[in-house]
Amino acid sequence: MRRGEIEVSISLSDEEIRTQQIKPSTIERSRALFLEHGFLKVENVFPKEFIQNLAQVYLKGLDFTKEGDLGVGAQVSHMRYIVPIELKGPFNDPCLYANVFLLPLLKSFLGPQMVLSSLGSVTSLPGAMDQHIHADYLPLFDDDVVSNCVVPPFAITMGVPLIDIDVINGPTKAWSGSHRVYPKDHNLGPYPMHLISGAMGSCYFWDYRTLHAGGSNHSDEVRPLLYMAYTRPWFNDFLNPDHLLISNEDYQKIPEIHHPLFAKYRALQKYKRETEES
Ligand SMILES: O=C(O)CCC(=O)C(=O)O
Repeated sequence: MRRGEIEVSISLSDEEIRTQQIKPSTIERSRALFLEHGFLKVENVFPKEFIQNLAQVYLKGLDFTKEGDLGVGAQVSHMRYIVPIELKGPFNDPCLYANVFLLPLLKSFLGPQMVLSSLGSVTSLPGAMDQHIHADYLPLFDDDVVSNCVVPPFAITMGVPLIDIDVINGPTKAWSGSHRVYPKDHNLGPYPMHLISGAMGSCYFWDYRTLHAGGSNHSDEVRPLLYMAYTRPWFNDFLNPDHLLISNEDYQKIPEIHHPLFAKYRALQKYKRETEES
């Protein structure tokens, strides 16, 4: 961390981990940081073995040296690919998609009807260069919302490092405060840049409006950052089409209490089936 730079992260206490419950004071502190900066890192959300298992399963299925494998993902910048991941096997686990610590926090931003809209990985290959600076969506309004009112978050991207991510193998750059003004001219002068990275077990998430960019990968290894997008139920993401792949068999394994997270996905599936049939 550079001198004077604020650490935009929180750690769960031993008591929170033991009781599997996030304290209201932690939610409050996290909210304040996220709303101010537009991103937040949580140091110790997942057990390391859980992430190691996800990483092993994900990486085993990939061969970026074969043309065919690149076909499963979309290239988003130099040597950086978004690869959809099916919600099955170790990925079909509430510890991941409905994490006891993260869910209350995310719902405090996106409301109780929040839905999960994507699961995948942004994987950069060794030698990948800095990504272009972008927000995950366009401004919802043309009006000058900045000086007139404050628009709350409508969608959040959650990144979960599948390896220990550091400044060498590919942090994510984020411009603090840029979500509040959402500058169309990308004049980043007033918004300090942070390099967000984290060990396996951590996660970091940003507001869809926060300007950010995947950092270059100077290592010899691929850098997989698992991601999940959570949105308000009315939000339709035309820029990053929803990527949820769940078989019926796997849907049955999702505890009923978490079905609301998939309500939109199910409704869209039903609509697709019905329009195909007619
Ligand atoms: O690779 C990263 O760290 C972030 C990638 C990203 O923001 C994107 O592909 O939209």
